[in-house]
Amino acid sequence: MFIDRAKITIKAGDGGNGITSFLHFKGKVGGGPDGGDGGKGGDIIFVADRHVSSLADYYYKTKFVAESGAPGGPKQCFGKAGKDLILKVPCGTVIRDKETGNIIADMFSDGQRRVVLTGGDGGKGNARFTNARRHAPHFSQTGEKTTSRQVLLELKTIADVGLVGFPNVGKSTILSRITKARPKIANYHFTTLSPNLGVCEYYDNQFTVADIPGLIEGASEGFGLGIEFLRHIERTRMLVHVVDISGIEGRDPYEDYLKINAELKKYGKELAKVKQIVVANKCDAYSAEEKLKEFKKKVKGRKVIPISALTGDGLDELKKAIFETLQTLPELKPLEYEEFNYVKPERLDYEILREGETFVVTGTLVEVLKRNVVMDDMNSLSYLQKVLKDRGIIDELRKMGANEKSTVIIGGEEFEFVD
Ligand SMILES: Nc1nc2c(ncn2[C@@H]2O[C@H](COP(=O)(O)OP(=O)(O)OP(=O)(O)O)[C@@H](O)[C@H]2O)c(=O)[nH]1
Ligand SMILES: [Mg+2]
Repeated sequence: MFIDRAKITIKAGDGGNGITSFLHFKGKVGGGPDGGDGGKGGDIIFVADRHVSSLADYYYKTKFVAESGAPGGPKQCFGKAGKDLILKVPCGTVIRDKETGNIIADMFSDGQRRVVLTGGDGGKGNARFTNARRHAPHFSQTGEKTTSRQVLLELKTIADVGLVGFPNVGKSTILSRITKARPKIANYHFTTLSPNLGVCEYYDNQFTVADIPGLIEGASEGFGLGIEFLRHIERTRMLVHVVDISGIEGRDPYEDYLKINAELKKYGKELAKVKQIVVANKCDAYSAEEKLKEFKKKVKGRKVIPISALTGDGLDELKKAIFETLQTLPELKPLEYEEFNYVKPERLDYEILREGETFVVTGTLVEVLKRNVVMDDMNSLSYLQKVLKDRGIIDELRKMGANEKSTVIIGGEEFEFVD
């Protein structure tokens, strides 16, 4: 099965906890604080890799979590950082935030790296909290917890040229003749079920060609294999529109040509406006010459190149025509988009909710306090009291009517209100 879309959950590693520890000597008590910092959590990094051809790795396994940082150790030892998690994707994978639909990255070129989530910071050990007045802090900071996110991966193949046409007209045969790709070729419809890519060498130049499944009339309404995979030629620079000139299947090549163009138009995204050259394949067939003449007369404004992918006739002309057309077209480039980044909450906000005599303080400030305050430590609690005062939370509580009888809940802990 060819997988070109996936929805996955990613999470960077949590930061390791800082620890509370005191230096111990044999025969000596009351050594100084020596608790080390926790390690940073691993990042989630996407890497474009040209050896990866589909998103199959993200079909069964859909949750990816980077390693957490290790806790700090005594003697001011840093905790080990968590390993980054590298997620390889095919070139041309577009990564979006599921919630907003914004584009995080277009993994356009081989080797491109994008850090999508950064690991949590390690917490500080108690050794870091000493100051002139506080010589023996009995508290340390917990590591930063990261948030998991859902992202959508969508492969939009990158190729210079896209082959389009009805099933069985010989698209895959052409690819196999002008590149080293070896797609499946057979005399029935829908032999090709997923895009094939090949590189065509033309003297000292190269261009990439994508062969996609055949289209039929009504594909945009879901007939045949539908038009889903047209996304794989959405960003090609030009199309090679292949028709079977032999008419061996009882269809008229010109009718086919019109039908395919109508489907491209229905797909939208300007695909119908992409530069096309038209290839009349199977010219080796009986009475092809006459049919070609008729076909050429009807196709207006586009170059028609007669070939036989079977005998190889006309393939050099085809390569030349593709190369010359590409020369006139702009280079392939990544999508233009405003890059979306996940940001960690930085603004320290709070909100107070009242329920009778109970006041609940929530917000990012509380999250930070939760990390920094150890509830059964007096030093730590007086620090909490100070922050609440400095940040105006005490005043705000008083304004809202808090008094000696009130209970204040901060980060799940209950306190009595003391002015
Ligand atoms: N006579 C003749 N037969 C050809 C020629 N090119 C391809 N064929 C045959 O046409 C049949 C279909 O070829 P494919 O290359 O699989 O066609 P396709 O357009 O990729 O078909 P789908 O993948 O089903 O869309 C095969 O039996 C080929 O051998 C040609 O130039 N002349
Ligand atoms: Mg094919």
